Amino acid sequence: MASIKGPGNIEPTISGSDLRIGIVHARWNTTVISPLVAGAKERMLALGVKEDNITVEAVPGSYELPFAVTRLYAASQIQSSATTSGAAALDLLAGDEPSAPAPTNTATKPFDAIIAIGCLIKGETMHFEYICDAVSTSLMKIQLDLGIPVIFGVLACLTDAQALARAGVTEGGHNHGLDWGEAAVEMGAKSRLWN
Ligand code: DLZ
Repeated sequence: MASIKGPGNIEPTISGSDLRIGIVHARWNTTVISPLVAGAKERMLALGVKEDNITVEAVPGSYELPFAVTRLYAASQIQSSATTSGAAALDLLAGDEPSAPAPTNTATKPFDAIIAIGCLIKGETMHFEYICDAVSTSLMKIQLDLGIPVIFGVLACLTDAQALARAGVTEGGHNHGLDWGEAAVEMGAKSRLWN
């Protein structure tokens, strides 16, 4: 019998063509992380997101994800205002004519959504519980505080086999990165409408 699990179908009108999306991923458990990041990118590109509008940053482990998401978003906001006004102001200060307007691609605007990708696998100590709890609580708080969708791409697995199946690298598995890429596009597009 087919599984009843999964996000269902995205509305066909949703497009990522003018969205800017960030991926922040942990390096810990790289065998699982690499296909998840690739899956997220693959789905976003299929939904129209331009390659130039996808930024991928790495951090050591999942515990670093909340900090990285916060700072990456802040940097994109600064970059955005610097591109629209800073360059012209610098030209004027130098006594030059203001240079050409900012490029029309969206690679300099704030992120519409950020996907946080990590893979926690339970070991012998309490590390797993502490990191899972801190990271999931923090990522939820960050998306509400920042007002942008933060997609929860953190696997919390009891075994290596569970993690590999959820990265789609073992038979019968499914790459959850695909779903996270789709969620980022849907939520990025919808949060614009709800602005
Ligand atoms: C320390 C640690 C352990 C034991 N396990 C994982 C894991 O399964 N997945 C993961 O993403 N990170 C793990 N880490 C690293 C922490 O997330 C973090 O990078 C370090 O504690 C440094 O802050």
